[in-house]
Amino acid sequence: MQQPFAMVINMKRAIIIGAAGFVGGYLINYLNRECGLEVFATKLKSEKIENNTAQIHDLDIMDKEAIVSLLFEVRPDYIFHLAAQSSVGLAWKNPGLTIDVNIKGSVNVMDAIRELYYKPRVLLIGSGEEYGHIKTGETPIRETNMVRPGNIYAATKACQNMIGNIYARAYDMKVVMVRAFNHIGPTQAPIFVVADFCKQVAEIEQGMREPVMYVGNLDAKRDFTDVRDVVRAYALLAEQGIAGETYNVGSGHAIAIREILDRIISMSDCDIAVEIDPNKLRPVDVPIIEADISKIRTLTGWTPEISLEQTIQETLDYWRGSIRNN
Ligand code: A2R
Repeated sequence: MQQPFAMVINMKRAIIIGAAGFVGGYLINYLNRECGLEVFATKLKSEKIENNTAQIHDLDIMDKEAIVSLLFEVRPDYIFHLAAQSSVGLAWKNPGLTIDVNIKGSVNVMDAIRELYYKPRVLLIGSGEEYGHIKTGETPIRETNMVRPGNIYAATKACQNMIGNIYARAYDMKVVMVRAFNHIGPTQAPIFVVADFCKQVAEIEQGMREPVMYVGNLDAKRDFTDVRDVVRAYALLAEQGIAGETYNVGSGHAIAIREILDRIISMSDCDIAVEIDPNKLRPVDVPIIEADISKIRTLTGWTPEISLEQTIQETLDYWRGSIRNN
């Protein structure tokens, strides 16, 4: 396994902006335990981070001056910008908030970094959703492919990517962009598909609901990677990524949501029926999203190591435990 930061002698500092979410907890642990970095993490005042390996600060990225003073205090070598309104479904319902946080908030972060007297390495987290309507022959999709965002969330992340590129070139900032495809694993919120399915199965097994799964579009194909592989990729890119460049992070294989559903149901002893819930269908859905990961692999040697089977099993077990304990 590739170990980023392996040669670091003086303890360097990383800050994760927006660390209270799904990826943040895994990234804090990875940077601290595997990379030996001193880790700082931010969250919204209303959020909680239960992790004693990071120094936690409250920060709303809509407040640029607060970002500036925190960065001057921490003086990080590496900045991971994760803060976002990250739900595609919520972005349809509240486009204004999504645009404010994901575009204006990211510009605030970039402008705050510009005010520093040195140039930290910055990773901006975007999404495979940015590619949007992928044409026949375009999969697996490369970073040079045209982006045609098919939803509001994707449009905001495509915009963040363009602005990151502009700041890297115009101000010689060490900004690297990621397009992360679907990442999954234990603790992910059930607004995302795999966590949603696992939670429903766990509830059925506990007799908390009738044995019927409510699902959205099962024909869409997505590229799923375990979150622990994803944070390892982020650490490698923060260290080695070329400024102004974008890197896909995914498994390299698309799988139909229907197949994910079948695998989850097959892990249960219950007899489970499936019904379409119109609330889970989106106004426009992209039929297939699959990453070409040769760019990151060539640069860093990264490749996913946790199988889909393992991540689904562990996510289902997480929900079984969480529902039993509550
Ligand atoms: O929306 P909340 O309350 O869950 O808070 C999210 C937080 N966040 C903010 N942080 C600072 N200032 C804001 N104005 C603001 N608005 C939202 O960013 C949440 O705690 C965090 C993002 O975490 P998740 O939504 O769980 O995303 P995840 O899965 O950790 O993905 C990290 C990044 C995101 O940029 C995604 O769009 C991308 O990877 O795929």
